[in-house]
Amino acid sequence: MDAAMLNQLTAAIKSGNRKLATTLTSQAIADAVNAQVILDAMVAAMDDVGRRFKNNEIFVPEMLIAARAMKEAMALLEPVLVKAGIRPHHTAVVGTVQGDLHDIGKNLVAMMWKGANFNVIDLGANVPPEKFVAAAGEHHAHLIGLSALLTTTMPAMKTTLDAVRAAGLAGVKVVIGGAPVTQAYADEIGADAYAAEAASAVEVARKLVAA
Ligand code: B1M
Repeated sequence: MDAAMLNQLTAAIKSGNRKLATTLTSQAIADAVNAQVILDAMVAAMDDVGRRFKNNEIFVPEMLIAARAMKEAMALLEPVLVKAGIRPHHTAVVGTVQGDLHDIGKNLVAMMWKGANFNVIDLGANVPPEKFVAAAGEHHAHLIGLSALLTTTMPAMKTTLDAVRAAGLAGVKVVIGGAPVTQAYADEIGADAYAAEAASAVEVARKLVAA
């Protein structure tokens, strides 16, 4: 497999072409292409998807089908990465806060974080503070992502943040987001960062773990 085929793999994921993405991934693995090189081609696709989503060039459905192609291609690559000892450097625990059942935006953030090669522990929706704390401790998380879609559940972000701080999870950064959430609210409750949408969530997460 040559560079042109890796570019094709990137393009297949970007356009959400699952069949081509998985075929090219299998081909790359069969050709013994370095697993990190294959992974880089995949992550480049999701970076571009995130950028175009942020610029309103594509919307939720396109992002979802790209993420699905990424997921299927990743499933093939994962055992090869494990064998090669290549693991995500950072772990993120993500969930929608207690009392809130909206999970579509949170799922997008989780998918984009996976696409950016984070190890993502998705706790789902309606997650109580103690579950975030327990998961962050258990998985040695670098990052916790909190999502809320209701003005009435925004205070659960503060409760969760307070629980994380009280648990003394050293170095764990908390990023918050969701339609009613703002940078001002993140500042008010003392979150480490705010992300307006899933693509920014990747940029923010990368900055937080690099800091
Ligand atoms: Co509900 N709902 N809902 N709902 N619902 C809203 C949010 C609402 C704005 C509708 C309205 O009244 N116009 C309103 C909230 C009003 C408010 O609080 N200001 C509302 C309400 C009131 C309710 C109920 C209370 C209705 C009722 O029962 N009376 C109820 C609450 C249930 C509960 O949670 N306890 C309820 C229920 C539901 C459904 C279950 C039916 C369903 C959710 C299904 C699901 O998620 N599995 C639902 C839906 C679908 C919506 C709307 C229509 C769509 C939300 C959505 O998925 N958007 C919504 C109205 C609307 O937005 N048009 C509405 C698409 C998604 C991609 O965007 O989630 O914003 P979003 O995520 C974005 C960003 O916000 C950001 O990135 C994502 C991608 O860019 N982001 C993060 C999100 N999380 C992030 C985390 C980050 C960073 C960025 O870092 C960690």
